[in-house]
Amino acid sequence: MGLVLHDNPASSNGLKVRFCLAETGLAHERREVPLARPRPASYLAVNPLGLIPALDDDGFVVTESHTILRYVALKAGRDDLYPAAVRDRIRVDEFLDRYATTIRPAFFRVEMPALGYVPGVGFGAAPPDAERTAAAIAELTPVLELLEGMVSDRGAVLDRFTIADCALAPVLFRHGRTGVDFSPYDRLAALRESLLSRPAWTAAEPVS
Ligand SMILES: N[C@@H](CCC(=O)N[C@@H](CS)C(=O)NCC(=O)O)C(=O)O
Repeated sequence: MGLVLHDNPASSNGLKVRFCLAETGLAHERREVPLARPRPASYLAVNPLGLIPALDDDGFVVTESHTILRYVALKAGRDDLYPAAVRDRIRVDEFLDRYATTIRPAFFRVEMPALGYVPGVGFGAAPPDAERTAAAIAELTPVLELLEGMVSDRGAVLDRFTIADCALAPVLFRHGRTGVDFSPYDRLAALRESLLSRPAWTAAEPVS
């Protein structure tokens, strides 16, 4: 069976993993899971939480997108993507945790009104709400400042491309159409351009 990625073309968490898989060149099959709830019983058998994505490696199932990124990099033997040296690895993990707990939720608060997200249905299920979007973008400012201070000036989150970049790229991409302006943030603007110009990013088939 080999590697099977269960995802949805519109899933930002799925896109992180597709980006990483494309960077490694690991052969895999993609299986589409519908975004709408309830998720099919066949998918709940793979991931009881029903969340997208999940990676099945010959019956060894890995869920949680950041764990999947680590697994893919380790399986591919890519120390550059997920460093073996303890302090370098911890910096990657630190970013992934900060991203999941603080940064991603703030961006999602913009996506909901800007892209008409309805829980259990998906994006585009409601009309965009310009007033709520503007308020959420204003609240995002301190998070953008924080993120600007966290990333390097080398076109990568850390001093070179790692799975931390795979995690962040989908949000930098998606917010090209929500009204978030990255241009006042030199490092973020350069990082966005650098990540989205990688061949593996295009190969990951980002859906806007
Ligand atoms: N912590 C999970 C979150 C996964 C997640 O929220 N996936 C989204 C798609 S990008 C999803 O399944 N949302 C729909 C839902 O919860 O019903 C991860 O990082 O994999």
